[in-house]
Amino acid sequence: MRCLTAALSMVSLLGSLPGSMLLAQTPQAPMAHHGLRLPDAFFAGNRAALLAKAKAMGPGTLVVAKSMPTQPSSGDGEHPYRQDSDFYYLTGVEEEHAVALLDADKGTYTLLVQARDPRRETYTGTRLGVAGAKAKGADEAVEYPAAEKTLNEALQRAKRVVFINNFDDAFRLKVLDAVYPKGTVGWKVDYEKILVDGRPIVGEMRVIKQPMEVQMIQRAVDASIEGHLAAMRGSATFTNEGQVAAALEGTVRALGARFLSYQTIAGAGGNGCVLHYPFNDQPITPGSLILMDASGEIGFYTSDITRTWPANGTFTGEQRALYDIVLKAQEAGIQELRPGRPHGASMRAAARVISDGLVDLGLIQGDKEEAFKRGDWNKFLPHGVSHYLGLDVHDAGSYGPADTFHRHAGTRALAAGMVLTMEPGIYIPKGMEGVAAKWQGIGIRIEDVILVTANEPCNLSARLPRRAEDLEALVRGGAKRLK
Ligand SMILES: [Mn+2]
Repeated sequence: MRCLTAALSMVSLLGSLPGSMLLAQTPQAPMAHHGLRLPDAFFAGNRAALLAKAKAMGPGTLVVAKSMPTQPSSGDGEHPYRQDSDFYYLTGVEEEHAVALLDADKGTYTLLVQARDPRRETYTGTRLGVAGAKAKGADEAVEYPAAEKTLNEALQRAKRVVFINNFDDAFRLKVLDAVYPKGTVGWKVDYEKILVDGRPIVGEMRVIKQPMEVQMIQRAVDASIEGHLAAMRGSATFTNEGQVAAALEGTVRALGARFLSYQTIAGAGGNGCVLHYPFNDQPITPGSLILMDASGEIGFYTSDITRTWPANGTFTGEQRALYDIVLKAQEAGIQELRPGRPHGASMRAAARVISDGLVDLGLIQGDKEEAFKRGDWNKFLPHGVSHYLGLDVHDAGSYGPADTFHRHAGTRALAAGMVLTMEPGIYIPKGMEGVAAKWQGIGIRIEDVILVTANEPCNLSARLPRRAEDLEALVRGGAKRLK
């Protein structure tokens, strides 16, 4: 039994999803999840939890949440529209130009939506409108332009506005101006009116994943695993990074991912040392490693997986020596993802293994204890190794004040229900000073998605091989099949 099934088996919520939506996927028959979404009850529950917090702040509290603004791409084109994660968590609404109002006194949910427009809907499909908004759980719904008045009146009435808006600057100014009008001085200021940034409140709600959310993350992870397998199996015949990226992206799309979790990173050789390498269009030179950090998104839930493998199916001695250090570091880090452990403990554990390993290989000089304290390893591992994952790939929520050890090592104690990545790496770009040429141009990262449970850490992406021999076998097996 996979550890997720074990971790969730006692949770009754599991039963609230239709049977076909449960974890029925097997490695032999990956399940597609086109259009899959969490049920409306999930979003209603999140609104109720936020309303309770808003009510506790005192009478006259209004929550205002704003959807993601649209982004032009070129000409009259727009970037694919992906809803803001906070807004989605509270509403389940995927449409643009939407505003949610939660009145804590009355306990009501009003949704402001763009007007139905037959001509526009000919191009982009049906809009929610008033009926659609109510079907999604709104007590009241108002279309623009009438919605402007509803918003202004609600803002005027409120004593306290809890504002949840991550990206819409124009809307931010509008709300600021309604709460604290421009040019108000002295007797004109309503000193009773309070504006509260609601994002940390929702962020905190999102830290502990509900069982249904963990299941969605598992689906995103499962689809992404298939994407990685496709890229590995094809890589012996690929001549360009673009083919590696395409293998993953085509696979996750076919399994139901409308969006990628983030822009695919598929770097060969030295490009693997560029942490967020965005180009994925260079030739794969013989004998190089491929580092792919890529995942799809299922029902707005992300995955974040990295594998590094030899393009031709055989690690060189240097590649293998470094690879095994990173793998050992990752395992050490995963073991720290337990309730009560501070967030930064995994960073410390992984960095220690990497530092010691690099001393063994002569890439870092001196005594192991001293070398670790000096922090020479930072040159080879210039990033943090563990972040929350959920609706956002770098998910919302605090890690606590940073440990003095590292700026990406938080002091917050982990808890069951958190989902975090574990992603150590070693990067030796071409031309790195003080390093022999044979090590240069090697970039390695291994990343998995881990659920913190009351028991053992649960690696949701464990099905995707990580051991060097298994990766070699996968690449070679793929090449053989294609012959
Ligand atoms: Mn990551």
